Amino acid sequence: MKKIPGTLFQLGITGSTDKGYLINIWYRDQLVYERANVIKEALINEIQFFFEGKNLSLPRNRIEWIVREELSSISSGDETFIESTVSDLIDEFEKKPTEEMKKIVLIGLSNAGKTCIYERVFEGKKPWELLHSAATKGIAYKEYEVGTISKPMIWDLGGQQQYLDEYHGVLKNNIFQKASILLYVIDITDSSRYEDARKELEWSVNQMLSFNPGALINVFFHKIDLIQDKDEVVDYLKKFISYKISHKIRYHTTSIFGQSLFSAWSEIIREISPKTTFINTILNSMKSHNGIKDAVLLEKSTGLACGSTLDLKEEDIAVGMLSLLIVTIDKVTQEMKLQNFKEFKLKTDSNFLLIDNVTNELLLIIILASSDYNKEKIVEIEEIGKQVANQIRNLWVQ
Ligand SMILES: Nc1nc2c(ncn2[C@@H]2O[C@H](COP(=O)(O)OP(=O)(O)OP(=O)(O)O)[C@@H](O)[C@H]2O)c(=O)[nH]1
Ligand SMILES: [Mg+2]
Repeated sequence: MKKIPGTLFQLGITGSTDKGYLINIWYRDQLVYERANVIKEALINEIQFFFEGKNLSLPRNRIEWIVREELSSISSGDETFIESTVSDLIDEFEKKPTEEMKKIVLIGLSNAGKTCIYERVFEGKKPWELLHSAATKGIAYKEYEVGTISKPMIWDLGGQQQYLDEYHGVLKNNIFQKASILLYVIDITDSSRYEDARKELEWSVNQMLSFNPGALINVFFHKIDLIQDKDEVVDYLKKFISYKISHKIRYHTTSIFGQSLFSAWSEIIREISPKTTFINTILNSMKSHNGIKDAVLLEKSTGLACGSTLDLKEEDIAVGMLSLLIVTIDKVTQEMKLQNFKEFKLKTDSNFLLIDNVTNELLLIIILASSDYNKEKIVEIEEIGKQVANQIRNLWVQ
């Protein structure tokens, strides 16, 4: 029995191909529909008729998907890992409000680069527009909606000493209460203040965890573009700042130049969005299909990856390149008046990408395992891409 996403109905299918199937539909745990001896091919239509009779138009692909889920749990006896994860996730997802607001606290010493980080990613400013950034006075509070994926609420805390003193006093509660993520920014070029940065980090982590035990702690080693021996400096600094902290810290080396900030943010945004967990499961099950190497769901406006099957090391480079590619395509297509393209194919000697327009905000990029597939194979993968794009789109149909 499966809950039908976006409704209060549940669907159950039992039986087998030779004896016919039994469809049951419940509304809030009450059986409202029962039909026996249905052949496999008629299952989807029967269910669709039922909903149409109730004046409820449920997208057909959503029904197809649920039926497939139900059938796979009958035929295999045991649900496979991926199937059970998907259905667990649907339940989990249904319980949570979709646009859950998450509070992110962006903190660190003065001049670390916090405001630039924010403006680079979420306001789309170019590096050269950020070079004369002014010190933040107190707390700047901003909300941002990531392609309707999630709604982070970002608190950018001015890092000058007078403000830090206030945070340590009465403002503490306001700042850390109900926060989900701590982003601590360290100017990696400012070694004379490593010790101060360490103390402030320890304090912030303690506060964050005492208010929110499940919070995620992220440290940005920022302005990495100015550092020569990156690995050595980063290794040293990791040990130096964290020796008194037992909680897990995620480290990111970032700069307003290049793509590192985008992949760091992608990772963070994904962790806070219930939809992304779901998207990643869909993308991963798509990856298990023969011929597909990887898949990425990219937000057009920011170039952030809202979901991805790439491992993090590859992702840094791939997402950067893909964003660049998308910007270029967007520019070209606008000139060609083709803004509303549905899909795109891109072939080079070593790569083959299929790009699907999922929504106005989101692109699905499929990286094929080989650039030498024949036409039928491409058509087959395109078809999977369309189904997956539909599944993702349906996450927004409530
Ligand atoms: N080279 C380099 N400079 C950066 C980078 N990010 C920020 N900066 C510079 O660092 C300075 C401070 O940046 P801000 O973002 O204002 O710093 P902040 O942490 O918000 O400072 P407060 O608001 O005072 O706490 C600015 O002059 C930026 O141009 C980076 O990635 N590389
Ligand atoms: Mg600032």
